[in-house]
Parts: sequence; structure tokens; C-alpha cells
Amino acid sequence: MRYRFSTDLRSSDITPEAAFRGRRKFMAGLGAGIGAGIGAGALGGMALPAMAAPDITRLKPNTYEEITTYNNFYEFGTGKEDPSENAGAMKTDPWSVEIAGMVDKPGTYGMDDILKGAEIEDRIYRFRCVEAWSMVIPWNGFQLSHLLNKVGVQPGAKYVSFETAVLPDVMPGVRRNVLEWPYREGLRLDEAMNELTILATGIYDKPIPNQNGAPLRLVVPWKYGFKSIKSIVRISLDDKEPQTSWNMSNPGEYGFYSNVNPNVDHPRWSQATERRIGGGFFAKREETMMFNGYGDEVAGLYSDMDLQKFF
Ligand SMILES: Nc1nc2c(c(=O)[nH]1)N[C@H]1C(S)=C(S)[C@@H](COP(=O)(O)O)O[C@H]1N2
Ligand SMILES: [Mo]
Repeated sequence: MRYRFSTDLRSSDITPEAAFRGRRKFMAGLGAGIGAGIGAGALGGMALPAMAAPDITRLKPNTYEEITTYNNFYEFGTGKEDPSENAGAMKTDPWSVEIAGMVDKPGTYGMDDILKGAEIEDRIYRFRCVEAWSMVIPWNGFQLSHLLNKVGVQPGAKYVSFETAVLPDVMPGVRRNVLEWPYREGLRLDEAMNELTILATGIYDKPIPNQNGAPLRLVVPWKYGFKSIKSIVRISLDDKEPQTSWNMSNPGEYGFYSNVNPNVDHPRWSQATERRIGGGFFAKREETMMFNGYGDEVAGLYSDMDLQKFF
């Protein structure tokens, strides 16, 4: 697997074995005479040198078991184990996605069309839920920008909205009004086009399980998990900010942007720290990082905005 984006690396993600590999690599670099001019470590406290190309394989992912049995997918129930227990009944092949609104080629596309020409990459991302837990997940997927370029975004478009399937026969959750169905989410166009934003099709090189949002699921790693909408059946380009399910249900608690921000608390709990799933009962809570650690890539999108107001 080829992993990308390591700027969020921190000591708790690094396995001892990997730290050894990193150090050995550095020494090899010195021996070859290319060690000069390397700046102070970007790894915050680790004894690791800042190498020219940080090795993302040092991010220690959660286990497949953790990633696929501790889920939020309210269409299948609000308990963390409900999705893995119930989502198996959803049929994801064939699957089609309607692409609508301000695009040159609107239409209903099958998964083959969606995937045609897409470069499937491996990306280990830190994933931070608004409920203050986190995981590290090795996704397989492709950049959302690829699909949007393929259908041709028209000049006036400023936002992208997404909707999840509503399948009452197999989704016990949609028979109750916990949220407005379909589950909907949205991004500003520049957020959607950012290199970090992917449509995931797999986890650990296996097809993405239903409980994680098969067959096509958004991942926006610098935003709270609920922005990463699952089992997408509709994508629309618009000139106005779209409505989103969580914002509709409680606008005081869930804003449109929902960037991970340790300085803006949820009205009912702190966002300053998080609990890593799988860390065990005695594991120390970790400090939440601004933009979930992806500030180098995305802070510029918000440079002129008050993030206390646009939370
Ligand atoms: N359609 C849909 N998408 C959804 C949700 C949901 O309830 N329905 N939950 C969101 C929330 S709150 C989180 S934290 C993530 C969880 O993703 P995971 O189960 O793959 O970890 O999915 C997001 N996408
Ligand atoms: Mo979440």
C-alpha cells in the first residue's frame, strides 16, 4: 500500500518498530551525505529526525475489527454496534449515483462509470468524531475532485451537496425521525476540490464494508466525522449553501463547516481532547489538533473567516 499525507503524525501513532526504521533511514541518509540542512523535528517531542519525506507507514492504524464494529450510521440504528449488525442486509451492487445541478454532464451513473479512470490510492487518515473519539483508518479511495472534473463543474457552482440512500426495508433507523432523511451533507466547492477530500471505496485493501458506507463514502479528514457521509446516491452542485442533516436537527450544536477545532467547544462538551478507540481503559486522552492535524493543507481555505462564528 502506498500511503500519503503524514503531516498529522504524532508520537502516539508511531510504532517502536517503525521509529527504528525511521532512525535507520535517517542514518543511511547521513551516510550518503544528504543529511545537511534538515530542520528541527516536526514530530513534536519524538527523537525522530525530520526527514525529507516522512514515512506515513509509521501511522499506526486501528484494527480492521475496531474500524468495522464501532460505527455511526444512524440509518441502521444509533448504537455503535447497530451498523455492523444490521447493514449487511443492504444491497450495494448494482449501485448508482445521481449527479445533478450545475454540472456539464448531469445524469445517473453506475459504479463502473464513477470509477472509470479514477486513481485508487491508499491514505491513512486520522478520523475525529464530533463525540470526541478518534481512530486512524487506512482508506482506499480516489479524490473527489477527479469525479467533479469528469462531470464538469459549471462556473457559478460554489457548493457540493450529498445524500445517502433511504432504504426503509433494510434500514430500521429511517423509520424513526432521529434525523431528517435522507442523511445529507455538504461542502464548499474549494473544500470538495482539496487534495485531501476523497471518496472511499475500501478499507485495508478490502471493499468498504456496508457499515462504513459502501459502496461510496466521502472522507474529509479535517472535519468532524459526520461530514463524511456514507452510501452516497446523490451529488449536486449548487450556488447556495446546502442544508445538512445535523445542522437541520440542531443548528446551535452543528454548523455547516464543522472543522475539527479544539478551541471551539461543542455546547455540551469540550472538543479539546479525544479518546482513541482501542487505546484501552487507562489510555491517556489525546489533545485534539486544529484541523485534526491537517492545517498545512487546509488552513488557507479559512484564512479570512472567524471560525468561532463559522463553526
Ligand atoms: N449516511 C450517514 N453517514 C454518516 C453517518 C450517518 O449516521 N449516516 N454518521 C456520521 C458520523 S457521526 C461519523 S463519526 C462517521 C462514522 O464513520 P465510521 O463508522 O466509518 O467510522 O460517519 C458519518 N457518516
Ligand atoms: Mo460522528
